[in-house]
Amino acid sequence: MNQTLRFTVLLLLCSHVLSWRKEEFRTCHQTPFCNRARSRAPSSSSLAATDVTISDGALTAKLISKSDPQTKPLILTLSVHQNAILRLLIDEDPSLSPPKQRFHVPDVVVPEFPSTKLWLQRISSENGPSSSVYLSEGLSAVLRHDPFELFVRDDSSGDRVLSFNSHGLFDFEQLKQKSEGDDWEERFRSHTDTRPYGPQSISFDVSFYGAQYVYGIPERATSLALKPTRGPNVDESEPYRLFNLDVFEYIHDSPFGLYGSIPFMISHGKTRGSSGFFWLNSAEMQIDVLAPGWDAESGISLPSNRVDTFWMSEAGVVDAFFFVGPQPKDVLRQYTVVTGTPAMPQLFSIAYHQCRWNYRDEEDVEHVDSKFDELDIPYDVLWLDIEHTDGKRYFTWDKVLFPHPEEMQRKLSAKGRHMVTIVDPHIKRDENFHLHKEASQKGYYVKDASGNTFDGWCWPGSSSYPDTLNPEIRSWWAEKFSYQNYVGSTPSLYIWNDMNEPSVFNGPEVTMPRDALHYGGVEHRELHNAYGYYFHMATADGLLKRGEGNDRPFVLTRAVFAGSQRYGAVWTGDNTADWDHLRVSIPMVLTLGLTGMSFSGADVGGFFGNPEPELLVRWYQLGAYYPFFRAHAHHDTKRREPWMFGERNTELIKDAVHVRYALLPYFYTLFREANTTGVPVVRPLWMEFPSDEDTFTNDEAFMVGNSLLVQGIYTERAKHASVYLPGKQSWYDLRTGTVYKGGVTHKLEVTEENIPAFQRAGTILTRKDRFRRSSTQMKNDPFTLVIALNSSQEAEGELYIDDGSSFSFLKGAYIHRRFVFKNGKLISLNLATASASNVRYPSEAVIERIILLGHAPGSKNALIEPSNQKIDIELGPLWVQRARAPAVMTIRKPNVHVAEDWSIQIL
Ligand code: NBV
Repeated sequence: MNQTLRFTVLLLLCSHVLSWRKEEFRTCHQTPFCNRARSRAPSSSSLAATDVTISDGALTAKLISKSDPQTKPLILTLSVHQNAILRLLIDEDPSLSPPKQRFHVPDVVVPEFPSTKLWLQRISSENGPSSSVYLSEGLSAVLRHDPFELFVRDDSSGDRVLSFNSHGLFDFEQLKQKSEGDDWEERFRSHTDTRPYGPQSISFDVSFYGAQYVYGIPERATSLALKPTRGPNVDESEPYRLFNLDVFEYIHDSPFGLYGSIPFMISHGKTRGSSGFFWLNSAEMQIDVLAPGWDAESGISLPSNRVDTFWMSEAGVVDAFFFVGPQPKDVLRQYTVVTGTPAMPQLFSIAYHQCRWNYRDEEDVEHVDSKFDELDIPYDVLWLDIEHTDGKRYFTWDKVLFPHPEEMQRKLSAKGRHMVTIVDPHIKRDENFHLHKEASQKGYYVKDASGNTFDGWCWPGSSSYPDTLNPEIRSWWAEKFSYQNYVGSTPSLYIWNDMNEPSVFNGPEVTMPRDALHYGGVEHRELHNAYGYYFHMATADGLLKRGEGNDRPFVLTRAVFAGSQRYGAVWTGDNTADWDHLRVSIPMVLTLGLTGMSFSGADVGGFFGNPEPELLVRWYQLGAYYPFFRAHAHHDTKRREPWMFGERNTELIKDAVHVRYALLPYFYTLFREANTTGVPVVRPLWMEFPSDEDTFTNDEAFMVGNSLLVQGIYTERAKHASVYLPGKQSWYDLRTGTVYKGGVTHKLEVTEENIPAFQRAGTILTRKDRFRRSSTQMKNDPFTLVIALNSSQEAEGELYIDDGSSFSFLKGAYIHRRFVFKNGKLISLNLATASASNVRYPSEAVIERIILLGHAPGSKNALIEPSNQKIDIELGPLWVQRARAPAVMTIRKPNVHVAEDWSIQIL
């Protein structure tokens, strides 16, 4: 069968997944555990904590049911960690012989975390029996014994920060041994779930105090501030669902869960700031955000500065982490102390990526590549989708279309460019395919409920899935990326993991049956949301091994879980080429960043459908500020490389790409900040302006780091945009240098040339203004500093540089500078900590231009020290490459070295 025919047959075979069909997916109502939990009344749990003791530095207690003495007690463990992190664990009592051990998600909490445990010493009993323990300066965690409740309290004011089970909604269904007559099966459409241990769900309420809004719990297409799903004056909607699914043509505003699940929520409010709650549990989860005034009937009336939430999960245990903030960035720091900070990416991977399903053959690749050169548009990575393989057998090449893969990669690599190929988890069940043969012989596949190898339908037809929960299987998988095993791969090739929810065309809800079995007898239901995480981890480990531990992996994944930030980037899946999807990409990317996944982006142009040129241009203009910047398109769409829409549009797209390349030093510095602190590259406005209420629900504009504010344009033929610029300081238009007042909504004129973007007064941006073919070729280029002065004529900024690819930075091979402008003098300070091994990053790069925005006119020259050299201040273009760039105060060719200490005094 030829390629097209094979494809058409496949499409027909699995046509049931090829349209957004609501009925394919379960609602809460069709999900018994969700339905049961949602219909329970507050205060129904009547649990008490007894036998409270402190041992091994943790507080333990038994949780007993007062209403049903037959119920077995549960075991509760509370521990306190550095950075004011509280961990709560609730599980069945192992001494009472449950039918099996419930699943505790391994390898998500970083190995260093347990050693941050504080040794608990204090138990005090106060108003009624309760135990309180020290959490951090001024904060305690209080366990009320009867009825059971846990809360974090500010000791001086007595105000609460966070609480658990304050509404008595806690419920924990214990595993059962099946006896005659028990029918626990659950049916959905044509699928039956055997549920061998009966219902095993868990639910509870969590309240955030001093908060107006909650955010987080990706992944879905909806607003940044999560709308209430239940309560007075709101139309009851579905709860927010966390269940990794391959949702075809997802709609742009829905609580429905998409490809990834991160069960971490962050709250924010004017009075208290932020706090966070993370439930380490990889089973299906459903979360209600309750509207203020919820359940007035039972006497619970909520003040509007508290947000109540209700969490339900199908299985697993309670392993919950409470983060007290109080600033939004503190919560991110605390969350990433537990789950790890984002990996430091290679420089090339934060530049522009060109993708399409599919670049047909080597000739096509060559043509696309040379077009970028011809038009002087930089790009760094060319991607190959599933059609490059031999019959969807990953790690192979279609011999006719891609006969010389190594040569093809070498040609790209000669220009500093890279290639990415797709490697999905479904392995073709073909006895002649070595990977399948080996996996089946070794028993490395996920099993079905009866213990046979699970066989599902995906791109290659009949397929099986490696069980990457098992560390042994992960290391087997990782080996497949060695140059020897992955024939045709070269050092400039990196990887894309798609369909790792996992997507199973003929499975329930297009995924794996919940009663499928993994390593250690773990049921798929317990692990589902983390399947893609382990697959991504194994792939990233493969690249790490391939590079002998000194080449930073780049792996893009579609499915994510808490901790995925340690392994690579994510994109928001199969969006559509329309304005609503352009708009929703911002709250989606911001939400991922708020939950640790800083390196994220949406398909530029929209995956499905054909964008009008105007939409495509606007998408490039916005996408240039996504942390992950890649254009991608569906197989059936028209070609849409930057030059397909006439000269003017090519120019506009090129200009957008140039902005990204100019700002690469700034982006790279932000990626390093994320890597050390967990604070994301792109941020909601309220993360930078936490006490400005006007920012709390703004998800059309965002900050790139602390210095840049970007406002998307989300409508056709827009002539104006309303842009809110927060804070007391002013803002400088990135393009023109025009000053705008802060704390005001400006009605601005908009042209097709760019979307509004502003530099915050008081910051220093670092740029590289010479455009080459790829970021790699810009490595040693000189820098431009753009100093945007505030009303005190001061500004500050940072620059981080290293070799952009290896791990030598961990040994000290990097440059980290702080630039401070004060009293008319610019100083470069070293921020790098001296490394024991004395390793350095030897950069000869210099600063070739310094631009001063907002400086009082009249200064004619400046003095550089220590060289004691006098230099002119003149008028120069704000953007050298742009014809109509306005002239601004410029110090040309100061040529000071980025790696050294120096100062420049304006005279
Ligand atoms: O591999 C083909 C596509 C890919 O291009 C896209 O980015 C993924 O999200 N893949 C999904 C499978 C088919 C989607 C209809």
